[in-house]
Amino acid sequence: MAPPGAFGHLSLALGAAVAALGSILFIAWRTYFPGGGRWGARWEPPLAAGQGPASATPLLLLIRPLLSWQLDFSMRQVLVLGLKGAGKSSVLHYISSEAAKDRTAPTQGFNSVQVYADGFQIDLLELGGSQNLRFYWNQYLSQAHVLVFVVDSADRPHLPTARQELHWLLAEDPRLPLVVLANKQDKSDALSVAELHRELALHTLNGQREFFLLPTSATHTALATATSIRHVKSLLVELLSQL
Ligand SMILES: Nc1nc2c(ncn2[C@@H]2O[C@H](COP(=O)(O)OP(=O)(O)O)[C@@H](O)[C@H]2O)c(=O)[nH]1
Ligand SMILES: [Mg+2]
Repeated sequence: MAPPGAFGHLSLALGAAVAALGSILFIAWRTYFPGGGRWGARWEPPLAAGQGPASATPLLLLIRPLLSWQLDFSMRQVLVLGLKGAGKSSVLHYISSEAAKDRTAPTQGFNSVQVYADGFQIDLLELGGSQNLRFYWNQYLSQAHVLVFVVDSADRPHLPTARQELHWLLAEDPRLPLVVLANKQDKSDALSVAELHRELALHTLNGQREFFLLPTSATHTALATATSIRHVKSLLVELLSQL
């Protein structure tokens, strides 16, 4: 008969093995059956322009489930979409930094910034707005906690396209909270929020989702005004902290 000390060690080792196996099974379940609400969303590397899904190395395949399991608890993802030139990168710039910026380079593929608030990390992911990239937009909806749709309020010729793209996205997910930014309000020919509400047919939205329409100016001089990007950041923190 083995001494009691040996039993103690054996039961400890067995307990550790069961806990480890349980963790592995849980991670595998969360990874391959992510249907348990938005918190089950997996993070995938975004597509670069004109590419299919990024090929995963064996090492990445091995660690990705662990990474996504870790990130799920503290990360909220905000998907930032809108036509090319609407001001998405500028909005991201002023959300993450208040430093002046004269101009932004056009986004090739995607652009991502992280900000920290109230104990969680907000990952803002901008996907390029050119026609070839818009094709991929809907693939990122299931991972998002909030959709921010940026519109150039002075670009009247492209408003019908913006409306069409927005409603196409909304049809894919009837519950995803939506924040529409009526951007470039500093321009003299910018449409008002009320006019954009009509032009973008926002009255047709169903009551299932939280919806906000904010006038913004993604410029350094506007940071202290009523159209400041600071209001967008506060709204996002409020929305995301409710999750
Ligand atoms: N006047 C004005 N220009 C802006 C505003 N937001 C962005 N821009 C300018 O619009 C152009 C396109 O902006 P960008 O952020 O790259 O647009 P994106 O393609 O949607 O990412 C750049 O020259 C920006 O400086 C704004 O609120 N007001
Ligand atoms: Mg951009």
